[in-house]
Amino acid sequence: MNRTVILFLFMIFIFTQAQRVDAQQTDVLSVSSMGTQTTLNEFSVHEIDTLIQYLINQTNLDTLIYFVNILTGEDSVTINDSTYLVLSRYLFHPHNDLAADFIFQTLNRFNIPTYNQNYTNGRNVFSIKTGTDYPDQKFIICAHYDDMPAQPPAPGADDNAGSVAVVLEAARILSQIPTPYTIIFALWDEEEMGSWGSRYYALQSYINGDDILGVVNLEMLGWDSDNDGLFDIHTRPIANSVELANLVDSLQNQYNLGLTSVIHNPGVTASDHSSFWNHGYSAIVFGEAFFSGDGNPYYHTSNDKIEHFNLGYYHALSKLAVATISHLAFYDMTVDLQSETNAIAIDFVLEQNYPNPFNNSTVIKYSIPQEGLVTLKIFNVIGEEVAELVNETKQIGYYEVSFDATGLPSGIYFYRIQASNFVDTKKMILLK
Ligand SMILES: [Ca+2]
Ligand SMILES: [Ca+2]
Ligand SMILES: [Zn+2]
Repeated sequence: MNRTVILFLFMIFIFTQAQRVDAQQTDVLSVSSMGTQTTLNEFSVHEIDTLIQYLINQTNLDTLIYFVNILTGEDSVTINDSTYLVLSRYLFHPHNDLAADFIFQTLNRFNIPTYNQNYTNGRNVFSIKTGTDYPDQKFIICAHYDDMPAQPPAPGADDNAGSVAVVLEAARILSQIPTPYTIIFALWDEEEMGSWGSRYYALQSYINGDDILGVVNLEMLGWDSDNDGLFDIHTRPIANSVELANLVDSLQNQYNLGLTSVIHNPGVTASDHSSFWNHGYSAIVFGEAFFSGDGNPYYHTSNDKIEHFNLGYYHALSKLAVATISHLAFYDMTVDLQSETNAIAIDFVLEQNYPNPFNNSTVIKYSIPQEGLVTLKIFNVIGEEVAELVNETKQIGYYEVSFDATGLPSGIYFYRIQASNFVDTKKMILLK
């Protein structure tokens, strides 16, 4: 399915949803209607940015608070016809599993296939929303649901119920529209004991050869004592982790979220993103300015409650999380944000393929500022043509083509574009 089709389906969704919601105003989990009327022909140059802005606007503070209140025992939850207060999510407390049940039940309600992943003594819960164009290329948005201290009560509102709520909210919002790339909404167990849940998941992914293009881990989104909007992003030079951190920084600017980021490189390893770094995957974590002088003093105490949240700040970071996973699921992360927002900036560009090195398939993006014949061919290291990916007249625009190297041996290959008088060649590596 191409993006035009996706956007068309999305508009149909908006119009049907707007009617449906009128009858369901009281349901906190329903999707609200779009604030302003938008017509199909407004989706031209800025179509996906408009879509992402729409998704940001859907990020609902009431829904987030509803989730946090249940996860922290402020409000009761009904599971299998019994009603409970979650008093603790500490791994050895029986309510740890209750929280996992609530997460499962919530994700399941959004009609995305939802799974329990049991390992040793723990249990991860995740949903997989399969991409329409690149089902095997996955982005993960995640947070841990276990908490501290060991003695109940352990509300763990900031660490890390607030982030769990954002993952659930992102699932609620994004379950409504098709995306080119696959998104996994994951909640990990036993982070506080050394990221056991995510370690298990990342190892399984690595063994299976999963093509995880980026992991967005959320940690502690609620504390901003001086209301300065400062937050931390942690990255390391592993795969495209630095690019991913830069993307988050760009998005908070582009969508005017009133935040200021501090990028830590090399960033901390003490959370679930590092489980993915351990296997060479791109990953970051972002959250309150814990490492920039404004960390929550109630962290890991029985007083880590939602009443200490700076709700405006929490809402802004939640929007940033939704913007990030949405951008990734539509664009991957190689699109230059400036050229997206300014159609005049379009130029002849042949981008580096992604992923690279690759096995067995990779994506090549290019842009064309004038209509004309475009050829894109693959050559091996001795200059023999091994594939022709494009040979046709193309309109002005951004394009991407996927190259499947099944049947070709490992090694260095070149891809060469010719469009009008523009010629460019780039190198890529096939590693089997
Ligand atoms: Ca558990
Ligand atoms: Ca602050
Ligand atoms: Zn945490």
